[in-house]
Amino acid sequence: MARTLQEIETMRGTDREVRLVGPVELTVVLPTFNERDNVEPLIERLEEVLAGIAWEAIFVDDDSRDGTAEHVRGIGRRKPNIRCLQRLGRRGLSTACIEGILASSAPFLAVMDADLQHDETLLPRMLAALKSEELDIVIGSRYAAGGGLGDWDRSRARISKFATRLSRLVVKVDLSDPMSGFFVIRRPAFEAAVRDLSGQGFKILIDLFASAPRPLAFKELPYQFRQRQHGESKLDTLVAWEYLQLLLDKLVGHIVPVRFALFAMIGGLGLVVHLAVLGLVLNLAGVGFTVAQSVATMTAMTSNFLLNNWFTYRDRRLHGWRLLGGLLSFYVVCSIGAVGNVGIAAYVFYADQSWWLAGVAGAIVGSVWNYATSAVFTWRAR
Ligand SMILES: Nc1nc2c(ncn2[C@@H]2O[C@H](COP(=O)(O)OP(=O)(O)OP(=O)(O)O)[C@@H](O)[C@H]2O)c(=O)[nH]1
Ligand SMILES: [Mg+2]
Repeated sequence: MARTLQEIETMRGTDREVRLVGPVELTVVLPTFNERDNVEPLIERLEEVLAGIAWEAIFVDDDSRDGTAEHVRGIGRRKPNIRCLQRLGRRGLSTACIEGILASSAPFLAVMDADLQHDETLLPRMLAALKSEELDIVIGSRYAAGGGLGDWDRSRARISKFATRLSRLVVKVDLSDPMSGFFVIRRPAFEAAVRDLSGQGFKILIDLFASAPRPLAFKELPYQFRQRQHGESKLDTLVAWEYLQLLLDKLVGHIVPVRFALFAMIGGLGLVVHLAVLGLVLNLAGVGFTVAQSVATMTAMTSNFLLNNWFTYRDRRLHGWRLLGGLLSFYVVCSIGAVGNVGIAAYVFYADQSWWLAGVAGAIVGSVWNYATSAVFTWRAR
């Protein structure tokens, strides 16, 4: 393969210094969260398989506690084609991939896990296919003939199959492995979709297919998913939750923002909590109504805050002292919301005499206020 990149190599002490001159053809975007021990072996493997290609790696690190970002920067000081994009106060695999791609100028963009589970030897073939055929994207597939899940247990394989089937709700083409996080895409195809991406959760490939303005021309190449060698999996039950949010966003997000729908659902649940606590305290504690109502209100506000912090704002989840500060600001926001709710309801009631219309109007104004102001004051994006 023709060498499109000139490498200027000098020996400095025992360190081989490589300086790259010329345009980068392929950027490999590698999202990381606590993957320090995988970084070096991964770079070595990429250097081996991508020899002769003008490539760079962008590690997008969400402020890992194990020093992944600093480690990558240390390597980057010797190897300028290794870069780190460190994000503070945020988590999210899809947004990490999106921002990594946006930080690159290359015409071909690979997305790959940084834990050595994806087979990097596929990369040159993926790139070659994109360059020689009329394709937008080439995907590494565990389900195409010749691919495999490695040593996954049966229940994980079954969940993955089920999630794959669910993806048909939003991805209309016949992908064998829409849950794959391993692909190479052409820049124009990415740019055409980028403003409509949901960025929700782990499944960037589904997001891309569901957001592309025209069907993407794709090809799948099989590979065997490897076992993780170092570090821990970041998969938890909330990944499934985020996946549902992504599907919901793609299905109804143009009508109502998914975050607001979740916020409102949790608000509805808060009403149930409120009534349950009110009933319990009134009947069991033998206190007056005002005290019981106050306890119920505080409990419902606190549980709403915690549920929103856990589910609605998982990507901006507050911890430690910030959790406490967030809770206090949420109390203030909701108290003002309650005043607005009662004011609007009273206004509608005296104008219209319809108690349920007044109640609904008050509840809508209150919840929109709570949602909008808590987004700014409680869970503001940093
Ligand atoms: N930047 C960033 N990277 C993440 C985040 N969550 C996971 N990653 C990275 O994304 C890649 C895939 O995550 P994994 O936890 O390995 O998920 P998986 O491969 O589906 O699951 P396992 O098979 O259990 O490893 C890894 O390189 C992680 O370090 C995140 O919130 N932010
Ligand atoms: Mg993994």
